[in-house]
Amino acid sequence: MPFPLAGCAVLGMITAVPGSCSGPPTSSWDRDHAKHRADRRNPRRRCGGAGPRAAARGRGFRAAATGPWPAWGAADPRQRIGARALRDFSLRFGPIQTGVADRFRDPEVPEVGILSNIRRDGAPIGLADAGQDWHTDMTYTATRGFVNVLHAVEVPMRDGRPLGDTLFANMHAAYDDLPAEVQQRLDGMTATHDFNIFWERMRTRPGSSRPPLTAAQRAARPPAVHPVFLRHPITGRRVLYCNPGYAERINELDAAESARILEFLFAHQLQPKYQHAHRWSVGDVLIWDHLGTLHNAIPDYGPDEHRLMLRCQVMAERIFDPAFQQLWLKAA
Ligand SMILES: O=C(O)CCC(=O)C(=O)O
Ligand SMILES: [Fe+2]
Repeated sequence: MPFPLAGCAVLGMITAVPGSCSGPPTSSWDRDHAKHRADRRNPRRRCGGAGPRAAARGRGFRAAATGPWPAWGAADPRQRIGARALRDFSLRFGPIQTGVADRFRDPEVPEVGILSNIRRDGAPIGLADAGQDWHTDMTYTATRGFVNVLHAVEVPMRDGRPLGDTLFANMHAAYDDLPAEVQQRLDGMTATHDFNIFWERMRTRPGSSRPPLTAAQRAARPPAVHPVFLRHPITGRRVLYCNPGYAERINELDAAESARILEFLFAHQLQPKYQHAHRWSVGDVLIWDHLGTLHNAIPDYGPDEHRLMLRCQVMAERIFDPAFQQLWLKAA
């Protein structure tokens, strides 16, 4: 049973994940972090009615049915989601990508990545600089990314305000606003996307601990080609599917013209009017649609202000299957 994206959400947030409310830690990563969470646990808490059946019906899930951005729901700050539950929930959307260069995964549930600036015994427990510039996940693979499912375990706070927002940019709106001549000219053109572009951008920042990708890692992630404009499989609308994190070249243009057009598209798509900031609370589970958005994780917190996220990156393998789309549209 697919999890409905109430009317083709650009983004959505759920208040609870099935299986998140009870049971012992399910992996060694969970056990390590049980102490963290114990402080926040409330023995009288309830699951808010979002057990597996409720989740399958879409209860506890709030998403945008209309307009560029969703109506946001408050997450349950007490919910406790283990790596296994997050993986099992995420698999409802499609298969999960496991990285070629990602050292930080739950040791027992490798589909779950760990994003964090926390260090234990001098060693990082997670990828500290994930996504800290504008990009769309998995445009660098032949199978595109569909959704990310990100769960906030620790959110840095300063003066009572959460830090480490994630910004999103709406590529349905960006496409709609492109001049008609640009829409027509680029129609049918393709762009090459390369994982190494964003990796190098992060790696060459001061303080980065990323090593260069090895030849084997680069071979495992060869560049991928995608249309510059996609028809979104759920909304049926066109989106601008190009991002400064990974897009390298518009293949049908000469190098200079490709660079000029990419620069124009990147400036256009990142205008503030298309942006939304998600301010995190502990317990949030945020699901966002990669096919219609870009995102950017803001590193406005220090090394002692801890942030910890669990992540599943779901591939768009099933959502381009018409039978799967029908199920979603029916459920929405
Ligand atoms: O940590 C975040 O806010 C987002 C990181 C990111 O780029 C991702 O999960 O794909
Ligand atoms: Fe990302």
